[in-house]
Parts: sequence; C-alpha cells; structure tokens
Amino acid sequence: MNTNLTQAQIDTYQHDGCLILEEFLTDDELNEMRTAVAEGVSKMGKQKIAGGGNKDLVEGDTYYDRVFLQRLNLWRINDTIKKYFLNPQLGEMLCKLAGIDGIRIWHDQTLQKQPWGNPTAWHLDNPYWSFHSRNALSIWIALDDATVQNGCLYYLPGSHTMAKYDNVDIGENISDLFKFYPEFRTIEPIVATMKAGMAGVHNGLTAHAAGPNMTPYPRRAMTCAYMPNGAKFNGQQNILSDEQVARLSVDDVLDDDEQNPLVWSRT
Ligand SMILES: O=C(O)CCC(=O)C(=O)O
Ligand SMILES: [Fe+2]
Repeated sequence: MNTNLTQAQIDTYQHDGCLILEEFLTDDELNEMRTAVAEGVSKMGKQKIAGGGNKDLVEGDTYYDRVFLQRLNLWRINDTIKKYFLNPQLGEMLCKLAGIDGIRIWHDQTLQKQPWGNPTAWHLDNPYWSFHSRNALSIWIALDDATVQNGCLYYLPGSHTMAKYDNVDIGENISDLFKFYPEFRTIEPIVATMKAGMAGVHNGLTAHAAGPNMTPYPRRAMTCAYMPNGAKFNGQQNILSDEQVARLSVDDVLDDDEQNPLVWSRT
C-alpha cells in the first residue's frame, strides 16, 4: 500500500475535494484484498453490517439493492481488511489530506456493482453519518478496473466547499441532489476511471456518483470512511446499533475504541 504523498497531491485534494492515487495497491495486495472481501461477504448472508450494527440494514430487492451489493464493517470479521484499514500509515496519509491531527474509522464497505447494475445517483456521504464534519473522507479502492462502461465514479470538484448537509437518498433520479445545490449543475465532473489497485479519496461533502454497469461482469470496490478524532454524535443512527444509539446523547464524542478505533493521531 503506497501511502506516500506529494504536496501537490495534498493541494489537489484540498482544492478539488478528491484525489486519485495512481499506484496504491501492489498486485499481491490487490489479490489479498479481493480474497478477503469475498470471504467477508460470504460470511454475512443478507445482513449488511458485520460485527453488530444497525440490524435493520438488510439486503432486499429494491432499486437501491441493484445499485450495488453493499456490505459494511468487514474489518470486524476479517483480519486482512482490518490490517489495511487500521494501518497507521494510511491514517497518517488521510490526516495529511484532510488537514487533521487524528482519525478514527467510521465504517468500511464493499460496493460491488453487479452486471447491469443501476447507476449510483449524485449524493454526499457525510450527511448520512452519525457525525457532521467538513473534514471526513473516504477511500475507494478499485478491485476491478473501473471504466466508463462498468460504472466508474464521477466527482464534482470543489463541491465540498459549497455543500451543506442537505442530501438525497441514492434513488432513481440521478440528479435529485441538484435540487438542493443548483450551483452544482454546471460543474464539469472528474471521470474517475481506475485500474484495479488504484484508489480515489473524496471528502464526505464532495458530490459524487457512478454510472450504470453496462457489462456482464462485476465492478467491485472496497472502501472505507473515516472521521476526524473528536467528532461528535449528531443524533442519526446510520450504522449504529439500537443499543449504541440508546447510550449516546447528541454532542457526545464518538470515541468508542471498539466501534471506531483510532487509526492515527499526531499525539
Ligand atoms: O461505488 C459506487 O458506486 C459509489 C461509491 C460511493 O458512493 C462512495 O464510496 O461513497
Ligand atoms: Fe458515496
């Protein structure tokens, strides 16, 4: 895993709210991650969250279920995934991009657009989560080549500086987000095609989307979302279990080392 960064990459991330890492995983690492993801997914059945989270998140047969196969928190049931996403060097790299001093895992997730899968409508990530931060971010690792044909990502550069917390569900109308943000309609998207093993990092307030999968092959990705250390509960359940939500009050710091371990901290 190549966690080296140049100042130019940090500047690009801060300016655009996204950055593509051309050489992230080696071929051996890519194969190891593909195997680990497949093992994790096969253990979970229809349950979307591993290791005790919101039990209501179960795969069904809706439009959304055909956007991608989605399974979260594989790090809790697979030591290989844990090794990658709790790696302090990755944490330090993400802190440098975000301009923060410490970082905790929020959740990982594999997003696997199946053959003929629906597009992923324009959306923001952070408004779904149980904390609000302008510095949260996600890494999206291509496990297959991500192409215009099979549903690569698209980012709207600079949208993170304008976004508020208004958001949409990932539904059938790909441009619904722009009802809240008409100023996004004229931004030229970055088309994030990637070879398998490359990665993209995006701010939790950067508008992004993915095309449909117009191929008979899956487009698999493994992603992980991170929150700045010190982020506070905003009252939203998201992936948290009913028991966790019952124990939390709005503005409590989300510092449960079992649920959200610290991945890197300057101090
Ligand atoms: O993989 C996709 O289709 C969407 C990815 C996404 O929304 C994310 O990683 O936050
Ligand atoms: Fe997203």
